[in-house]
Amino acid sequence: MEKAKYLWPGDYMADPSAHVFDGKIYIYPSHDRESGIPENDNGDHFNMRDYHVFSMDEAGGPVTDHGVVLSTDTIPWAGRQLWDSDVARKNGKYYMYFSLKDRNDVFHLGVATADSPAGPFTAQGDPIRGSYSIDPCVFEEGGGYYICFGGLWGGQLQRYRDNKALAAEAFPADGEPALCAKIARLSDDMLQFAEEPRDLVILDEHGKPLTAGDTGRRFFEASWMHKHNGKYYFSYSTGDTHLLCYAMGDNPYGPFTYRGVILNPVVGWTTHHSIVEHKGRWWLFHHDSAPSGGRTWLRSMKVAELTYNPDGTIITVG
Ligand code: FUB
Repeated sequence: MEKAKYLWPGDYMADPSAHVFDGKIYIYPSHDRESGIPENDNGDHFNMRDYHVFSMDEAGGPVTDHGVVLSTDTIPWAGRQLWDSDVARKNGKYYMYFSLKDRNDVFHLGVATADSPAGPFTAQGDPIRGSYSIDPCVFEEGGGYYICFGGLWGGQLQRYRDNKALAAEAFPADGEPALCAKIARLSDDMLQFAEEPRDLVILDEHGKPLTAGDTGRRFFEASWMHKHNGKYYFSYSTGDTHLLCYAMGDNPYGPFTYRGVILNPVVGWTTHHSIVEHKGRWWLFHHDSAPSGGRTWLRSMKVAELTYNPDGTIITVG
């Protein structure tokens, strides 16, 4: 495939998390909708209520919509805003991790389970204990499962330090280390954190943590982790500078060293992605707002091929 391709022209879907289960690619996106809520820095215009699952035999081939697999109507603790999700498989069971606000307008991470990658998913009664913020992604390594998460501004990460809620939100000064995405091992039953979430530190070329003022490189939201040729890649969005970037490391906990841009800014405020290998080729799933005429809360998912240089660095897509 030479050009990035839209996957589902029939509806607005964003934040695509892709995985290969039994040879097929499954995509778990957010389901954007027009709710009439005005756009603001808090992200109130992203007012989603359910998830669909999509699958395909080949990247860029025909796509199947498996319909609604989870909705706020059946999540016992639901307030509003069903944002980014991800799915992992363990022992033949599927676990969906999702971002959702409770009835006090505080984001947590929830878990829902299914017997098939195409759902339907049944939510647990409560969020993951001690969870906060948004954008979970799950990475499996030798039978251990790690969850990464976090997002600034509307994603509420600035309301926490050391996994505890602050009395009021606080951003580091420009010269101080940036707020980090978090990572924790999941419990054996996949339903809770098995440990206190740790900082996923991203270092610059001098071995110093990226600073909060380094907005073209520091973490904002949209975590993804993958492994390629023995190296671990942590990729993410820089939010207000609209880049998808990546950092490389030697183990899932990091530290990671910033290595570059995966995708330049797209149409729309947000950028978000996942990276997956299928049949020996690597694919970047992402979104933009071009089909909706630039309405940033109505996004469309896309796929493009991802290529690596011999030294493991990623060639910026298009
Ligand atoms: O889809 C809502 C939010 O927008 C996601 O959680 C962020 O990553 C951004 O894509």
